[in-house]
Amino acid sequence: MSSIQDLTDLLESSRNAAAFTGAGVSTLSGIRDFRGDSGIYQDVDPRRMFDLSAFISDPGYYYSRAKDFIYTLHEKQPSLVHRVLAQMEQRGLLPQGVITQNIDLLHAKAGSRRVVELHGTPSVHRCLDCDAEQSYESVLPEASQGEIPRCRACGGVMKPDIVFFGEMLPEDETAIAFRIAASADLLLVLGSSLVVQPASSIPITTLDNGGKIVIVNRTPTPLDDYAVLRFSDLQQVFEALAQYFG
Ligand code: CNA
Repeated sequence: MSSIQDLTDLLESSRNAAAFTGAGVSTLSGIRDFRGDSGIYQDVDPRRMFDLSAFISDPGYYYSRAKDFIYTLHEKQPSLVHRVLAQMEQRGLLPQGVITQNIDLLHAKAGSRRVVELHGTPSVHRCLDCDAEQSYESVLPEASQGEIPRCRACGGVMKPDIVFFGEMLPEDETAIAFRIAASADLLLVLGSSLVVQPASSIPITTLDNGGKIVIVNRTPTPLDDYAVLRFSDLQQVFEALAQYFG
């Protein structure tokens, strides 16, 4: 069985650690994940909500559902996990920072400086017709009501810069994420079901380059057998880390 002492020993002996986070680190901030016990899959199909061609033909479907999930993100606060990861980076225990699949901006809000957002961000919205940009705040009046925000320049539909199913991952962030994963001697894999590709190849890249992975996730993942340590409860693990490194 994995122990916290083993984890702190690993962290202290590593030179180039990074974290790879998924929606599970934000359930503690009151943001639902996709596939966890109370995940969004219970009542909405994210494959339709976040599908590019579905969005182009019917953006109202996304906005009518995203009002409760995306356009309340400014009210959410970082959890213990976000805060401890930021502290670990500041203390030099996580020099490569965080690669995240999340789009909730909470790592930056907690004070993490190196954050690679693999699945984009809703802090920017872009017009489907003329590519003009608007901020999260400027689309909020319509989006928080479930209405479609329109481009101020041409009246086109605004789409969040979140990576939808059917879109490529952002090239620069993806390249940086794989570079970090390849050079990490330790990757903490936190709150991800590891079923979304290609993001789940990040931990495999660390393993292929001789690094170790530690997994903290409530439900099983396809990489559990490759982890040197495996825990299930993020709150428990990060309470212990906060005490140890606090
Ligand atoms: P996922 O597939 O929903 O997996 C989340 C995992 O976290 C599940 O396996 C849960 O069992 C686990 N989990 C939840 N809470 C805890 C906890 N307290 N302790 C331990 N484990 C826990 O999400 P992934 O991130 O793997 O999938 C990638 C998708 C989900 C990305 O495209 C994200 O953008 C997308 N997503 C992001 C957010 C967000 O930004 N907060 C929320 C929901 C979905």
